[in-house]
Amino acid sequence: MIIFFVFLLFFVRGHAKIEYSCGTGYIQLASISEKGKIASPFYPSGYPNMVNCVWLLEAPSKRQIELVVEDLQGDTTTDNCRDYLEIRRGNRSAALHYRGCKLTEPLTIRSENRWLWVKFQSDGTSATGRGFIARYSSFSSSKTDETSPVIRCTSTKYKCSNQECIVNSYLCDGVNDCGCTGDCDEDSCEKGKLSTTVLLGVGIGVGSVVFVGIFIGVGLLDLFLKYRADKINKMLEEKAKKRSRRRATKKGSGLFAASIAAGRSSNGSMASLKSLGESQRSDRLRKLSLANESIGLAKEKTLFNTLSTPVKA
Ligand SMILES: [Ca+2]
Repeated sequence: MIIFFVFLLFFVRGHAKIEYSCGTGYIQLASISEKGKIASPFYPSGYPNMVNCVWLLEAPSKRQIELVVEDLQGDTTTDNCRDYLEIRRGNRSAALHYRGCKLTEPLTIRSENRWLWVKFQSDGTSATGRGFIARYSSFSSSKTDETSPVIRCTSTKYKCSNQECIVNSYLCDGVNDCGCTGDCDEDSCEKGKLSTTVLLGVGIGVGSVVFVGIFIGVGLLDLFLKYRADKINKMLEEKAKKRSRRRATKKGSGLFAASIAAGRSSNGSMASLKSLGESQRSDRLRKLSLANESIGLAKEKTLFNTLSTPVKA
């Protein structure tokens, strides 16, 4: 049961929806007059934890990008600048040009060719700031580099909408690895998948069925053990009764044999009287009569006791 819910939580976590927006991230200026802005999520109300947003700005042919960072305020409670803005004056392979978490005045940066790469990232601590906002535009340039800024992804990597490459195993794992929202690693997995509520409902339902199954199984096992114990008890009772009957039969046979022996003894005594004198014969007959009478009483008493003894169960 516990393992099932742990698995369910992992599964739901694995398909968690990213609760902020970076945009698709690849901004191609179609005309010389086109301009726009990029900002951290929820600017200026404050960005959430674990934000990862990456933008690739591309100017029209024969032009360059100009970016003006008008405001930047990251987590100011620490000096290590864990929530920060990064800017490279080309694509993501270009050298790092700026990295910072706070500006006191606007910062203007121009690309070397047609492209500018921007990233905003926050860590997992609760302390945050306003974030940043920057405005982009293009200006005429004598640069003629028309090479595509897009890095080719190898076959083992997924190409994000902001043209970043991430390993395929990062898809749908609940973390925004691409740095974009919309056709990115955590977006496509929501399509055709069950919602979190439905998954929880299915999990609770299956868990309940398993619980009831275990409950019924334990009940049936208990009934089986009781039935088996009753059967064994009945067998023991039957054996005890048979043993008691055999003892009673043996005792009756012993008494019968004793009575026969006593009769024989009496007959023997009667035969020996013939050889005695009159007075001795009278005395012997009296003793013999008393002995027979005593044997008869003993036999009757023994038989009475045997028959009146209850048979043990
Ligand atoms: Ca991911």
